[in-house]
Amino acid sequence: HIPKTQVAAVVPGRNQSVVIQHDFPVTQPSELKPGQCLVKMIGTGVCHTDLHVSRWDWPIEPITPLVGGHEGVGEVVAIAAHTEASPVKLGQRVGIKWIAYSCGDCEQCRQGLEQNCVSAQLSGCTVNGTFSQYVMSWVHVVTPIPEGFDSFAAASVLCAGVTVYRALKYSDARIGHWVVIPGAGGGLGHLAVQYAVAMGMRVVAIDTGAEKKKLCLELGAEKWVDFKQTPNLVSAIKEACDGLGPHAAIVTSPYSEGYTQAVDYLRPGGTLMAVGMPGDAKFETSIFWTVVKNISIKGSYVGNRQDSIEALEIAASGKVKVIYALKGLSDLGQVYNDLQKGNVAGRIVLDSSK
Ligand code: 8ID
Ligand code: ZN
Repeated sequence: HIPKTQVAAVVPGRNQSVVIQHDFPVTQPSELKPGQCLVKMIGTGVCHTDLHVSRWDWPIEPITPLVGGHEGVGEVVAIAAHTEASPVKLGQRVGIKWIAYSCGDCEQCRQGLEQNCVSAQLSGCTVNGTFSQYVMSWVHVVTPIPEGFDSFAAASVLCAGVTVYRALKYSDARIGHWVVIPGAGGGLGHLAVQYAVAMGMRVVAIDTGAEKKKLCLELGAEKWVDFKQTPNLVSAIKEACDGLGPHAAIVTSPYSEGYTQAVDYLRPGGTLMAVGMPGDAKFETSIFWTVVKNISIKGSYVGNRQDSIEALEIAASGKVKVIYALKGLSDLGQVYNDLQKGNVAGRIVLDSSK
């Protein structure tokens, strides 16, 4: 039985805060188009991206009213009529990602860059996201969740996990290399620490406060640098990495401050992976030293379907643990305040039934 209405956390419009709506319409099975499905949500993580979108921080115009959320796990409860060869079945647990839809047929998709699909739809931005109890999605794009893997943990792998996993893959860092992670105590960062360790890299965590320090060191970071308490960050980071600096920086800070010194502390030949997405900030860095140090600067945007499956399998195997506090869907407003203040170590995951 599919209800007509549901609870959803909604941002009604620009400059407005989240309201909990109890009569938000549910897409009915008869309304689904071929290839679409309806997912009954179990849980959803809250990503700093949701906060950026809800504040209109970015040059992408979100839909209004806005139902955010893009790392959710639920169960398939309906599949559209005339959907040929669905890879997922009714009752199966699946994940919804930031890339809600990619066609699979354009040049970008064929090259594995589905994130840049010409017809891409973005969960919780251009289509309704996971901060509701039922979500319309696409059978070829949802990600099957490995059997036995905790739904709430799996949720945060679908954005935070896959994003940092892909960034590490494309960073050219290898076993034994030093990787520095600004934002290491946050949602993306705490998973980056663990994927890096699982790949055999040595991690320097950069973030602030005792709680994040403890978390990062417990998760396998060898060194910790508090960005608020370290007067000379560049020399501290170089010193932490054999005096030469790290081979790669995976920058997950949501503000430009996490970026500015990376070219200065990177080892010659090193790679800066841009992951954190401050709205209109620009890179301020020395062109001279970027050239002379042979620095690579690469953007890395979530991951494709295959990256998502790989990131989930690694986490389900126990090599990466999502450290989350569980709250209810109705707590979203408070969670946004905490994220804004930098008070969240690891991730907050919302139980969709509460
Ligand atoms: O596809 C992508 N590239 C992608 C995917 C998902 C998220 C990008 N993101 C972006 C988000 O939009 C956001 O801008 O990554 C950024 C981080 O998302 P998050 O991990 O969900 O945010 P968080 O949990 O708030 O963690 C951020 C951490 O950064 C620290 C904070 O203390 C927090 O722990 N931090 C800050 I604020 N300034 C810092 C600095 N100068 C810093 N850490 C180091 N240096
Ligand atoms: Zn995200």
